[in-house]
Amino acid sequence: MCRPALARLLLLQLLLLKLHLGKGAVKECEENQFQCRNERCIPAIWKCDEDDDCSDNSDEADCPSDSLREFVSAIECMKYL
Ligand SMILES: [Ca+2]
Repeated sequence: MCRPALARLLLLQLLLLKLHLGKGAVKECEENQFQCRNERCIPAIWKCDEDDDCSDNSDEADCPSDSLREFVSAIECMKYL
């Protein structure tokens, strides 16, 4: 399932996010790390691996489930933009 409109919207959001992050947002963790709500830093690949690495479960909160497939298909669509 390929939806170019969704892909364009996603691309725009990524651009806006990049601009937002570029405005001197305070970043405590390394680029390849995820910051837990308790300010702990864990490797980004530990996020959403169904294991509580933060000790407060924040690395397992807000994990994509059904929307993941939609996101992946939107990424696939970008090839055709
Ligand atoms: Ca985890």
